[in-house]
Amino acid sequence: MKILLINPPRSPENNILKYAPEAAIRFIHKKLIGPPLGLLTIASAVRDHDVWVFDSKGEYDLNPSTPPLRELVRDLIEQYHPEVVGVTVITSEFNDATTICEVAKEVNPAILTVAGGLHATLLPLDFAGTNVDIVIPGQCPHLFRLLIEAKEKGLPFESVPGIFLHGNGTFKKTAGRIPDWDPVGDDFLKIDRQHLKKWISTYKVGKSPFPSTYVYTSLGCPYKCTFCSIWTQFKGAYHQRRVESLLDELQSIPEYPVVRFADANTVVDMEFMNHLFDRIVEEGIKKTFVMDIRADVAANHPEIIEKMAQGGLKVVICGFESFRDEELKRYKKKVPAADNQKAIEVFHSNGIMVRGNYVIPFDYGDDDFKALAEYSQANPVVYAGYTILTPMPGTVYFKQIKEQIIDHDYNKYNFFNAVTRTNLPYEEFHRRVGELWLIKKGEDVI
Ligand code: B12
Ligand code: SF4
Repeated sequence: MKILLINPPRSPENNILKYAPEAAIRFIHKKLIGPPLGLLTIASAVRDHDVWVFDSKGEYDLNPSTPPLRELVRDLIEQYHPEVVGVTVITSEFNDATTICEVAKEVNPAILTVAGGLHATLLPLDFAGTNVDIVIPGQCPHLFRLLIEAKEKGLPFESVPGIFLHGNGTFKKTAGRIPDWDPVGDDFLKIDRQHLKKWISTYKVGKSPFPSTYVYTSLGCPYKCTFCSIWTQFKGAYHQRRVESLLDELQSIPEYPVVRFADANTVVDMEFMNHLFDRIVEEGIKKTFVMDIRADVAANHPEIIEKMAQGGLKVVICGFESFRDEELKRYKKKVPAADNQKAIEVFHSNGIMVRGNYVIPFDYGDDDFKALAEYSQANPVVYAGYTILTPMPGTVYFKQIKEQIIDHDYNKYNFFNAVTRTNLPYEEFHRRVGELWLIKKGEDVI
């Protein structure tokens, strides 16, 4: 069967960038690059079929004169004649993902359109009224495989358990026991990055001449920060991959000298990380690693940071979130603000570049911005990121401030746009956030 899996483009909405002072513009994130691991995993689940993965983010980066999305998808479908089109969906890409399915149906109404990914997991019913036929929530390669088998054999889709079928303007979940699936252990699916070879030259971060890729060592997170979608996506579970399977993956990608661990939170199990980095050194794997580490981990376990630095860890993304204990408590971050300072010291003393991210609540006023700027100046990191505390649908924070949301355009749910009223005038709020990006240690840009 011909299956076309499309990674939607990025949402262009970025009001921090739009209103930032000129000098800050070059430091502000314009795009993140990286492979769609979810779609590649789905592709592996049906690798016996004729599968084409299309990364439209890569395509627009490779060739900025690529036609607009509708035209691009129309051409793809006319060229490939898929029977199934699948899209991966995070909130800010919901609109484009559903447009892709709409175009697929316009070209050929018989195409089966399927959505999966984080937003599909948290809010499957959002797809009602779109041209998506089937929504599959969760870590679901086995269910996608069953769906393709059902289609091939002409069986009713109701025979596949745990999937949402579109009908009468809404979605109904199919009955039946969902087979067990261990995405990181026995059922782990190795992905084939060859699907992405056309776009490899675009997967470069900052000034690096080498392409980077993502590898996940874990899925989910054991913490429960109020603003975060990841633990809700995994219902609070944390799944750790096996060391040997990771070594195998790392050894199989010589074309990617830079590896970003895609985990929500890489260092949870100290023993695991110790063992992983022992084995990385033993096997002579030489890569530059980038990973997300909480401040309390670095503050309380400097020895593991030292070890990972020796094994290739060069860049750490650390969610500082705030400089105030009271805010960190409200977010249920479970890190005291003092750990941010300690963590910076530990990272810097190991030669690690830190990207520290602060989230800015919509009610920040002049004094708050000044206080944060002062703190951030006193605790500089090489890259600093300042994004907007956004009520992502499906999070606790969304429920907490639901009534205050005034902008429901999902394109804006990417941490770069206020979607509630702000205490400062809207434009000034974004300008002040943009201005913060000037506070940093070096001149690097990622
Ligand atoms: C890798 C990654 C990326 C990559 C690739 C994403 C892509 N599709 O192109 C890149 C770097 C491009 C990216 C970009 C962004 N990302 Co991102 N990203 C991640 C990250 C780190 C890992 C996701 C992942 O690969 N998981 C592993 C795979 C295997 O799991 P999965 O995707 O869930 O896939 C499984 C299932 O969901 C399902 N599935 C997935 N797709 C499909 C499709 C079909 C058809 C089916 C059937 C099933 C299915 O099956 C898969 C296998 O089991 C997560 C954080 C995290 N650790 O989860 C953030 C995350 C997903 N990103 C997020 C965001 C916000 C963004 C940005 C908007 C950030 C920004 N401010 O710009 C940008 C978007 C583009 C841009 N502006 O540049 C948020 C999403 C929040 C939300 N509620 O929407 C997350 C959760 C991070 C966070 N801190 O909140 N991201
Ligand atoms: S913000 Fe980080 S630590 Fe908190 S729940 Fe999300 S991934 Fe876990």
